[in-house]
Amino acid sequence: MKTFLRYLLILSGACIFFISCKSKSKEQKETQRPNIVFIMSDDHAYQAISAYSDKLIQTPNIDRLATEGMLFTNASVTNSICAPSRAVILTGKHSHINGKIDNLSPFDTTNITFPQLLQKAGYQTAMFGKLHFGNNPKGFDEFKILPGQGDYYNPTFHTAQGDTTIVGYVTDIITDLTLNWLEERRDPDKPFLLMYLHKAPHRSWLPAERHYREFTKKTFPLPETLFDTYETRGEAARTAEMNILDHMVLNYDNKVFPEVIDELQIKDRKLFDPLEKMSPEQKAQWDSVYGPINADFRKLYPSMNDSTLMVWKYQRYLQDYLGTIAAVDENVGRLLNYLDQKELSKNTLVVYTSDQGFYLGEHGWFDKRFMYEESFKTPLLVKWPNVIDEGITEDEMVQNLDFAQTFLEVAGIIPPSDMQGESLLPLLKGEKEKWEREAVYYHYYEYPAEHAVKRHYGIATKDYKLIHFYYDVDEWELYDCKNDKQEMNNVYMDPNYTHVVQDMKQRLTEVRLKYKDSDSLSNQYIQIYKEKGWIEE
Ligand code: SGN
Ligand code: CA
Repeated sequence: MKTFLRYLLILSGACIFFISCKSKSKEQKETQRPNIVFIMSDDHAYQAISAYSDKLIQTPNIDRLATEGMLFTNASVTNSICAPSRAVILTGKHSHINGKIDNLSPFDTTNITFPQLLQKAGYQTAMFGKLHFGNNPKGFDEFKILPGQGDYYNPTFHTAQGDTTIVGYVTDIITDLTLNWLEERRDPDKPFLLMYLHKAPHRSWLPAERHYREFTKKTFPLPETLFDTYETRGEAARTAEMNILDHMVLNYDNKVFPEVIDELQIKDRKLFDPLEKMSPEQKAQWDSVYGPINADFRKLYPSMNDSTLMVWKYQRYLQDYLGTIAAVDENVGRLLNYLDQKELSKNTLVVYTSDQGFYLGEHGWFDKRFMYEESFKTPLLVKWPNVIDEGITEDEMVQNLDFAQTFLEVAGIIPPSDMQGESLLPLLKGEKEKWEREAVYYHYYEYPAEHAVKRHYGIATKDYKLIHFYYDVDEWELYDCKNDKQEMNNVYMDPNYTHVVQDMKQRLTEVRLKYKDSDSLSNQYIQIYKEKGWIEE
């Protein structure tokens, strides 16, 4: 009996030891899996981040990601428009595969997204800010998202429990919601995925009071190509409707008061009032600053010519656009400081990016959509102290297509085999030799639509860019990116580039095959517009 008891004691001791080891190793594993903080703004041009260029604005908080981590100088999107970009990020698949080709069609929620996979693998998941899908995101324990584009002042949010309207300024509020979740609802026993998604600096560019007071006093350098006439490019550039002089709307974009528009007999106006969500107090503050600007404009307008009006609109545009970015930068600082204070930074991968790039007067434009440089490229800064060395600049060609596989690999999850990106982990670890990509693919669909940018697809290498505008026209363009950084000259027909055209066309065929895109798929997507009556048969 004694011996039996002794055995029992040893056995139970071993069991306790075994169980405690097991739970310890689970605990260890949990603390080791990194947190992921994905920060994305809407329409944030890399030209407006001082880590890329300090000509326009200082963004010390966003820049911290570069000084403490990695700055990607060759990050691009696969389709330069909001909701499609977000669908590519979440699914790791090109638009023609995930089906979200434009801002208009709903996102197909049968797609598997990386947050769903992280959630299933034990990550706590939350999303705050702008999604723009027309339906709620799957795979999130909690979300508070802006309906559609959302409002800058006193915004409403969709939540799983219904709608809620919060008084204040959108960028501050999205951050409050995010910090509140981290403080109150984060489960310390789980790693987390946090998607912190700003509405700013999207049109119609309404800064917070503290920033419009500052930014309306500033003047900005003119881009060299502000007065571009598009003669050395094709029809698509000439017919696009995103020129600051011709298509930026004085009352809506430049904040000229309706009574001034009437008095000056300006015909082109938007009926929608961008300030309509402001409270009387907020509106009074606004008027106290924009009133004198309007008085000035009323005096100047009768003597303005095209060129002085262009410059006036450009300055007004940048004052407001950059003013909204000042709030984004401040708030990114709040979040980074919180992670530091709670000692979460070391084991947290923090990404800062935008859903696409944006024109800040280059080629006379605002908006995006084209595969040309400013809208094709997007900012990308990544910090992860446990893995990434400080102050690294990375010039490999990466895309928003790569995020899903990156985050899955970081979390130790094998990505589904039909995802189309590449994990960025080797680059983050400094193992450049493992990165083999030489070209990236692009396809834009939303036409006919606002800004009138024609459908096109193309391929970019570090040296050249080949674009095919295939609907409405049948035009090819080739740019020599090294020698023509501003993409002013289409050299497709230049005999000196015959061999380059041949080589790029060959690569384009290969890449379309690899990603399973084709003319017949493009035609199917045109057919959808026909069925909706957006394109006449
Ligand atoms: C709105 C804007 C456009 C912008 C699209 C898409 N017009 O329609 O200028 O291109 O959003 O932007 S506005 O008059 O409503 O401001 S996206 O970032 O959501 O794709
Ligand atoms: Ca956008």
